[in-house]
Amino acid sequence: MGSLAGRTAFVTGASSGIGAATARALAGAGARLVLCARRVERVEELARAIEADGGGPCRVLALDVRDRDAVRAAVDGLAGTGFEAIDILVNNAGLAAGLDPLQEGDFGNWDRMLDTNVKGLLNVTRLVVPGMIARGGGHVVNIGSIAGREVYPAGNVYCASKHAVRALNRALRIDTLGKNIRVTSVDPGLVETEFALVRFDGDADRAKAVYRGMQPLTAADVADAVLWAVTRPAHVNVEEILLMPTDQASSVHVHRRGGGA
Ligand code: NDP
Ligand code: 8X3
Repeated sequence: MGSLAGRTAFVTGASSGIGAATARALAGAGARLVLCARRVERVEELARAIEADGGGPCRVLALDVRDRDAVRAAVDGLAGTGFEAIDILVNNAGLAAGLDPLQEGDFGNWDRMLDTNVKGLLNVTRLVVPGMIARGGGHVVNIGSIAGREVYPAGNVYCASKHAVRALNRALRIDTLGKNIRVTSVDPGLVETEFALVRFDGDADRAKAVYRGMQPLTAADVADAVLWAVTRPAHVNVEEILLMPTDQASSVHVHRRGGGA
């Protein structure tokens, strides 16, 4: 794997799961890091651990990607800190909320998913990419999902949000063509993180059942794919990585030991 020495990476949703693992992986390759999430104390703990391991340096931001003014202030606030020249943006912050048939869906859950997964990603991208262009290039990595390629029962709005991310990957590639911007989508299947716990509003039994009898991906597996994509030579754009557990063949085809669908 190549080196990211002297490069600056901005990772959203670094307080947990894939974002935290990605921060560790990029730090391991020598990147300087801007790490953000709402639960800033967790991000601070991660930053301390990375720096103690000889990685970083890290700059930690308390940030809700849905808050456009806050995103603007956070990006502007990097000026003069040594972290302003963002080379790599990892749009990872996201969530599923609920798993209900569309006709019974919760409006609040829909807003949270669309505001975070789509508009939050847009907010950060819109405010970071112009600086990349002005500096001569950059790399945007969006964490999509198998849910951006398939629709599964009761996945409706979450799937729609990840389908939107898939459209935006293409849109950004087209709109920045000629400006040395690489756009990569890393689309995982089932990854055991806090994702299911969040989806089921803290119901640990229901969350655990998602991974029952099968071996899911780990956050580190996904981080490894991100790291691989961002360490290819500058003229190589890895457009998409679809990363599935060996035990999963589609959103609804999951091999579970001990039976069950
Ligand atoms: P986690 O719940 O473990 O992590 C989600 C991260 O997103 C947290 O750091 C959370 O931080 C952050 N986040 C959520 N809302 C916001 C917000 N409004 N502003 C800033 N940060 C926010 O789940 P994962 O690591 O699994 O999820 C990461 C991404 O991977 C998501 O986009 C998800 O859709 C995607 N994904 C996950 C899969 C899975 O099976 N786990 C499979 C495919 C894709 P905080 O709450 O502190 O703000
Ligand atoms: C998360 C994976 O299958 O729960 O994006 O939608 S899934």
